[in-house]
Amino acid sequence: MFFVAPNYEACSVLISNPPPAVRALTMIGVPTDIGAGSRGASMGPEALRVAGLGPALQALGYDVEDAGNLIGPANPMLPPDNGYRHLTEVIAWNQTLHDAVYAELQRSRLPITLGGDHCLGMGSISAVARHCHHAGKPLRVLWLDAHTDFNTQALTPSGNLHGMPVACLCGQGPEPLTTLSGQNPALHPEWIRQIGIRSVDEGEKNLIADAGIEVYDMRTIDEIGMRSVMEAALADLTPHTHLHVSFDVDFLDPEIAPAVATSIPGGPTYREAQLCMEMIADTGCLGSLDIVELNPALDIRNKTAMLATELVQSLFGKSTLIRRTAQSRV
Ligand SMILES: [Mn+2]
Repeated sequence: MFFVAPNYEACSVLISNPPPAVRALTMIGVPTDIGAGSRGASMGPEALRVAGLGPALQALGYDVEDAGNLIGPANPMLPPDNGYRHLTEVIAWNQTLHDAVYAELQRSRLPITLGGDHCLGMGSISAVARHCHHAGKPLRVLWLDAHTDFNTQALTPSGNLHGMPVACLCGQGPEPLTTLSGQNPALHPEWIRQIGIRSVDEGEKNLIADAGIEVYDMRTIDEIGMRSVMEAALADLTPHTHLHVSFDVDFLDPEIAPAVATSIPGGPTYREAQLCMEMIADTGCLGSLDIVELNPALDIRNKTAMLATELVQSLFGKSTLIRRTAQSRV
């Protein structure tokens, strides 16, 4: 048995970590837990600010604007009505978020949605889809999550709309939510890559398979590793592709990120999550970001918010070294 050293001779010397096209970022706070089953994600935006997200991104050389918090209906904590909880309120929050995200994209700024629960993906990604449609840009959505979030009115055990954003974005759901982008569906399933998945409801499995969404579940990450998963998820991007990252904090292993209401064991480790973020940064295609489901009521000394901040820094190009291009690694 012998060790074969990597063939550095074959490496083409290119600068990696290319600067993202957009250097101006706007943080949009969306303090609501209207789509969740329990309260607390409404405190997410402030916890991220307290963890220093804005200054951390400024330190990387970005122009960072904090637009403050959007305003919307309170959480009445009602039971589901006809398969949906708080549908009217969820529509209101997402319409407001859609408009705010779209306005930032129009200003050529990169919107960072500070959630809030994951129902907010409907508003923010609808705005991104509208923007890409008008700009003629290809769109890819990376859905980092423990869950596929492809529930529907007929299947949902809870009626919580934070379990339905992917279905709604793919055209399955209440009409005011499926049409937010001006196109129905807002997303074609082939634009979506789901990573870190480890909890899918029975009926949801069929819907995901029927829709043809590419899912890299934890078993795939175990079998081929995060590097190969990210290479596959990021394959075939063009220099014009708009990359949207929907970062549900429950993507991470609960050992390192306890502050989520729907924690599922067996998620990516600290190192796997860092690699995931760094490989996204290497593409230079990041165009928008959502950070959702952070529930400070369940945190320990804000450590999950601080971890999210650290990972988002990597997503925006923070790296240990000036690296040679990712393509040169054999
Ligand atoms: Mn989610």
